[in-house]
Amino acid sequence: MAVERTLSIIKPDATRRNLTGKINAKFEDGGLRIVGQKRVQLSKAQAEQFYGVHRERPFFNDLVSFMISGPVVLQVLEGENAIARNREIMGATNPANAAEGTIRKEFAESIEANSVHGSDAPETAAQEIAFFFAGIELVG
Ligand code: YYY
Ligand code: MG
Repeated sequence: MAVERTLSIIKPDATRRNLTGKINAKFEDGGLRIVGQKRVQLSKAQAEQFYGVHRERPFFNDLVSFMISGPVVLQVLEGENAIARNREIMGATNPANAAEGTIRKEFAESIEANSVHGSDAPETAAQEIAFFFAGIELVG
């Protein structure tokens, strides 16, 4: 295992319910360090580009609308095996399938409003971090 960084997004359903602190506690208790964080309102163009891999999927337009429906918290999480560790802490995409104790099991409202995003592989983590953060904003 190696120390990795991964991109996390606390989504609008969670910021609306003021859950940033509770979600961050899950990351920290799970062994990840928040090495960069900022609360922003995404533009439509940013959300479309960020989720570009899903452009042809039937849920794409609704997903983009949801992601710009309120503020998000962009974060970089660091730790041993951080990409996979974060996916464990998040739980399954569909909260109906998420394990006990995961963020999505506890907080997600639906498969769309599922509270958090996490990168899925080293290449996407590097791309997604660079999309939102400058190096100077990340302090380990
Ligand atoms: O990586 P993860 O967020 O767990 O799921 P993806 O398969 O990458 O899908 C991205 C995003 O799209 C998901 O978090 C919610 C939304 N979505 C949806 O609204 N409906 C689906 N059937 C699948 C995904
Ligand atoms: Mg994904």
